[in-house]
Amino acid sequence: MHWLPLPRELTVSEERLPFAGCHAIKHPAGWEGAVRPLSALGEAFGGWTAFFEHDASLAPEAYRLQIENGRIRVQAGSPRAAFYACHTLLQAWDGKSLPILSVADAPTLAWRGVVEGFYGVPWKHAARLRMLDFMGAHKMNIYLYAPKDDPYHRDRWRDPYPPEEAERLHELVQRAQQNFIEFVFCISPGLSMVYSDPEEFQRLVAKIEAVQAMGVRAFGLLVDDIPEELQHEADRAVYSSLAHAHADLANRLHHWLKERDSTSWLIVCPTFYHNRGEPPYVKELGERTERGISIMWTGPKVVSREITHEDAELFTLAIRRKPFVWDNYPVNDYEPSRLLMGPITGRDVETLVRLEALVSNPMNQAEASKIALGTYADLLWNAEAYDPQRSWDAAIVHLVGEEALPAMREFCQQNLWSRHWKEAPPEIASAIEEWQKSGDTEPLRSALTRLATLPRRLRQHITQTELLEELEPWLWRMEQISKLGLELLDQLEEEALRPARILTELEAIRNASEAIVCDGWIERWIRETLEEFA
Ligand code: 14T
Repeated sequence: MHWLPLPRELTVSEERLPFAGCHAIKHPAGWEGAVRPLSALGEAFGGWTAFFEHDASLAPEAYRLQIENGRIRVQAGSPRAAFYACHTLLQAWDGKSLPILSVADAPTLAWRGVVEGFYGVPWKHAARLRMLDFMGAHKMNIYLYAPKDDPYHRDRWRDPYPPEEAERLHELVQRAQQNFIEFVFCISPGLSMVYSDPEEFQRLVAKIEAVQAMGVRAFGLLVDDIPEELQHEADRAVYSSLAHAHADLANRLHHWLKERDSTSWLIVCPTFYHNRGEPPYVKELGERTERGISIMWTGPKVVSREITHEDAELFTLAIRRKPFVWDNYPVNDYEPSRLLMGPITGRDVETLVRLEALVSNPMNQAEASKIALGTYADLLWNAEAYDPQRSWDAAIVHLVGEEALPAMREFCQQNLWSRHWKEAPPEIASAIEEWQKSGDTEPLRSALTRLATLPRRLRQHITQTELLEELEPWLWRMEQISKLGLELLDQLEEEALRPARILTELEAIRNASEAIVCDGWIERWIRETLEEFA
């Protein structure tokens, strides 16, 4: 079974649960939404009686699940935990029956999720809805709405959402609630806001009030990627520093939120968000910002290959609270020609237990992001048992199904990027290096042939059109470039090299698609070979 996330304690027997002939779910009052995934299965297939109980001795997200002879029993610390028990059960379901099993489960990290926080084309509404379902099914519990290129989020932060967009936002909020996901509405006013102006504050809270009315209680105040000095004379007159202004704004907003709803939550993304706590800004923000306000951090770098517990401790000391990590993987807005298809690595348990939350900032391609995101869901739920390879396979199967696993694994393996995977070049690299050393053509020819046919295999096996559409530029490029590589091999073997022809074709491919596959190894090999032999 490809568990995702992997449950903490798990015993699965060979036996299957016999049908009891009827379908019933007993649960505490008000838990209808929590048991919905199971009632949907029961309605479709019938067969068992399930008993859900609230167990106050369990941590809020912890649950126990027993599939026994003739019945299903769940003890859960909260409705969300019961919802997670249902999803564990759905993962055990093979389409026909359930195994006899016993699970005891609870997460490593309290807040696990996604920040839609990249530049470039934001996700489509339908993609967001699917993402929220994906997150719920994989035990992720927080989504930050923060697309840089939603004009109403950043550039035109003062303007209210037009009715149609407000309606869509409302629909997202509801879908998040159905999936037991905390919806965090983020706003980025820092490009133009006069922090000290009371009218500006009114505009900010008016915007927030509209979203509050949709049932949102968590908000993000993002002041990342703005000038590092105060921009307005009026602010320089009132505040001694940028951190002073940011802390004052955050505190005022926090008061405003708490007065209206004591369960409100404010999360701030600072201007200096990647460091080890050394900038004076960070220390001052930590001193001045009230307790209870969360502070975001991307680790030691904007894109941190590794975040160690020493890094986390240093940042914690500066901000005087646990960091809320905004993790810039697998985001590709700074390198849109690549897909980042590898599992997350470089964040161990020692680090995770020192965090308040971790949210992944994904790619502009929502479906393709679900490979990395699936591995995040696994890591953040059960970091103690995290194995990136196991997790990677599970994430692939969850996205495209068992049949497409071999082809999709190959594709993902060829779309790692050395910036993140210095130790693991794409598989084609070893065939190229062998050819360069020994002159043996066969391994390279067979590797290129596999790559040339891989796109066809993927198009055959993958049924989700949205995913295929996202992958298409890379599939096309992979097909074209490996065919050109084969042509080059042919010409070399026949001692009939036509470098001008190969170069022309290479340029034509480059002009037609900016996609980079195999970390650029094939292109590089073609160019180097032409230089050497021509
Ligand atoms: F808010 C931050 F935590 C953050 O990461 N901000 C942006 C983010 O929206 C973007 O997706 C991410 C990856 O490109 O990096 C931040 O944006 C940058 C970072 C830079 F170092 C934009 C320009 C930079 F030079």
